[in-house]
Amino acid sequence: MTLAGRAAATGLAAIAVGACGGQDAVPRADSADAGLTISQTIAGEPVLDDVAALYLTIRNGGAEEDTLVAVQTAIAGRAEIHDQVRDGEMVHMRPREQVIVPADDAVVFAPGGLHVMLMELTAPIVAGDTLVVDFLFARGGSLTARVPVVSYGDLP
Ligand SMILES: [Cu+2]
Repeated sequence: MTLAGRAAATGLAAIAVGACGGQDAVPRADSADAGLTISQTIAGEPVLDDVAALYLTIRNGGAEEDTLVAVQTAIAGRAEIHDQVRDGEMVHMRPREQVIVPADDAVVFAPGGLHVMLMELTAPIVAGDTLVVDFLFARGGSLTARVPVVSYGDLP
């Protein structure tokens, strides 16, 4: 079977996961003016549960702050913004409704802190995949990022 045939046979989720390319975001026309860029994208292959954590850097080169209000991807039924808070020996994850990206500044999502939690996965996520993920901003519209998946131990 050809590659195209296989993609068609396995459905949309496989296309979203299997697409290969650079890991930097490709801004859409409607967001170019806002000066938002997404870089340093990476996701960890799920270890135990049916969830995956995703990390990135959002840079706002514009003169006004913007706000990340939602994350969407075909690979997950839900994508939530989480923060990780240490309380003595315990580590808690706390959902965040939104994340402000100040003007001429950047917000880093990294292990131990902010992350995007992909839940209700629609297909398995394995190291080597590239996820296609949309980030919605209050002012800047949406940015689509390609997110490479690495094994959990290879996360920074
Ligand atoms: Cu989380």
